[in-house]
Amino acid sequence: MALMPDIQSIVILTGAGISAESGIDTFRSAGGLWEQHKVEDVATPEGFARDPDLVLGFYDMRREALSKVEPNPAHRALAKLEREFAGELLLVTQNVDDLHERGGVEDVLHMHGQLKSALCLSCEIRSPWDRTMFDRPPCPVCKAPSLRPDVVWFGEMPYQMDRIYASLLTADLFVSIGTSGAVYPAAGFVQEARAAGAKTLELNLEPSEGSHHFHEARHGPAGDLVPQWVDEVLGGETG
Ligand code: BV8
Repeated sequence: MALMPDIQSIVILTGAGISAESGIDTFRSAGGLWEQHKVEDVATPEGFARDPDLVLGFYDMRREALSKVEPNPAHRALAKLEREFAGELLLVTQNVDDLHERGGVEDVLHMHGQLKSALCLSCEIRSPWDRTMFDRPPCPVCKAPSLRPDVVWFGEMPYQMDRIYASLLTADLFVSIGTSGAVYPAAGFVQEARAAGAKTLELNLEPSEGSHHFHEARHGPAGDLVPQWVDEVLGGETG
């Protein structure tokens, strides 16, 4: 099905699959992040309370791995879309990596937080962070040794949900890239957008759990599908 010619506003949701070709483990592929750890042990407030060393170490490892990976063509294609698309664009990511930013995207909405941010449990202020937390470093603001990863764990409220829902209601096109559609509320965005009249497109390696909600689904590596789709949306204006 051809995409709508007059697309004025696009909402994009990305997941771990867009960073897979950069060498960052996804959550649910064989040997993925959750295979190495039980999610309730490392991505819940209860798990953090039970074993803070395990959780701080898990996120320290993932934060340190960021310096060893690079953005891939899918990340760079979305930066080109942001630069050249004349309409409204909102990029929402479930990813806590910084590859969208390093790929050139200016405005990224990290609904599940980010590895390179620290949240202080004492003063509740967030600070940019690219070191370890296992060693209980002092909060840059209040100096208390009470930093936690600024990521959204299961049972916690994702960030900027009002802004996301407002954009879903007015989007002409909702595109989901590299996500299994396994975790809510992100997995429900396609239904919100479709109910509000948006065209919906899934770009994923294989059909996701929510594939049936999409008007169109294309399957293959994001590094191939996303640049091709961006060229379509920009009307083949690629240089
Ligand atoms: C909330 C950040 C409410 C941390 C993450 C029953 C019991 C308990 C809870 C629930 C329940 N039912 C629903 C819930 C709520 C729960 C939930 O949905 N659970 C699921 C498991 C059922 N959700 C929550 O708890 C959320 N909060 O509901 O709050 C609330 C209400 C009021 C007040 C307070 C609270 C919060 C969820 C956020 C958890 N944090 N991440 C971290 O990163 O460590 S989740 C994490 O997994 C990701 O952020 C992402 O959201 C999620 C799924 O990951 P994906 O990105 O989709 O990755 P995945 O590996 O699954 O899939 C990758 C895809 O890519 C695959 O499809 C693959 O085919 C594809 N792919 C692979 N390679 C490529 C590719 N595609 C293209 N190219 C490739 N090369």
